[in-house]
Amino acid sequence: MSKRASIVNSWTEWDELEEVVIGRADSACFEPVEPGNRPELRDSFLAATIPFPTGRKRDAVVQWANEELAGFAALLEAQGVKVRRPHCHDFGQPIQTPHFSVPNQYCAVCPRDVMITFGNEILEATMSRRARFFEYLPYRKLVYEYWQSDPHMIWNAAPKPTMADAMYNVDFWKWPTAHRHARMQDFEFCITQDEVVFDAADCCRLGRDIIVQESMTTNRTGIHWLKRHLEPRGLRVHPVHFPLDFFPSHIDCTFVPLCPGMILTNPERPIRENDKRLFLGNGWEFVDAPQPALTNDEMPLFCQSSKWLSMNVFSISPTKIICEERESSLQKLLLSRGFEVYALPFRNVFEFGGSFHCASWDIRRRGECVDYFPNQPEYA
Ligand code: DAV
Repeated sequence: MSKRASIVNSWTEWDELEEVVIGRADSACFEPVEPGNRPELRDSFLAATIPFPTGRKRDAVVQWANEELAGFAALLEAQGVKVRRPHCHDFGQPIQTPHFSVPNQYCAVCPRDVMITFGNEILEATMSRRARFFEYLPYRKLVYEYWQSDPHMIWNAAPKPTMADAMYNVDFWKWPTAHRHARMQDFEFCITQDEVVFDAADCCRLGRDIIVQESMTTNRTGIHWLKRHLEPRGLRVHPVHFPLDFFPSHIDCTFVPLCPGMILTNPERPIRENDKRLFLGNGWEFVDAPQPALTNDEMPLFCQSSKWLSMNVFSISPTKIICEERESSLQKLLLSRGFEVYALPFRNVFEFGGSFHCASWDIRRRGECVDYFPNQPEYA
């Protein structure tokens, strides 16, 4: 059979990259306060004194982020990677649906949160926050293009949840730390289990095995939906948990595969004992990330992610990794492990939701679906 080359094909986070979408900051807004999100200023004195801003971010701030995103894109292009960008969307518009309204939306800096490639499939996540309900729109033209030019490409969009008040457990935000600690094995966060809810960035692709973090942005029902959706195609979906992360959202600052056999792990967020078996039973190694260059208090004032954005690295191949320019301890560790490290400035992007891994969505990586975990644990 003569086979036209596929455009959409990506099974892992590390195979050699050929085509990628990199986010853009145009028209970005501050994320609104809503039942699934309580943004706060980084400075605890200011946070207690003034509310989190609303509406559009300043033009200069958008421009600084766009410059760093352009640098990320340019480095990839210099490596021979085809780089695509999302289309413009006005995030300053309010949303009104039959179930909720929000005064403005967010941005298209983090395609990782919304879109995911599973082999030849592009899947749009349900999303978990109201301001991000329509965040698939800036990617739709690209998806149509892939769908029209690649006959093997499968396109799916997960069912949209209502995001009505009943989908959220707002008491979650009021729990004192001691209560969170007592409940840390329950994995109950700010979304209930009534609807299918997941952000794409809680998934991590390791060939035939997909791990999905239960979090504030992905519930058990969402993981169940992914299981039923992906397992008939021969993939295996494993829920994973990090009990010491009391506000988990997105797996890519916690548990980051670098190449076959090696995971960059977060020393403050160890994986649950029972979830370790898949990795240890197949000879994978956990390598703890060093302390990040910034403390949580030193992160940019409007940034809602933790200092562990340091770990949000992006693989160009199993031996080449992009890392933030000031994360010298992590760079040293990666070099000592034999990686070629590319350091780029990216801190102006942090307040737009993430670092390199978040700001990208890989469309094509060389390679096929490999079984890296032949010894499957029996889950109790
Ligand atoms: O650890 O703060 C941030 C994820 C960004 N999308 C963290 C997770």
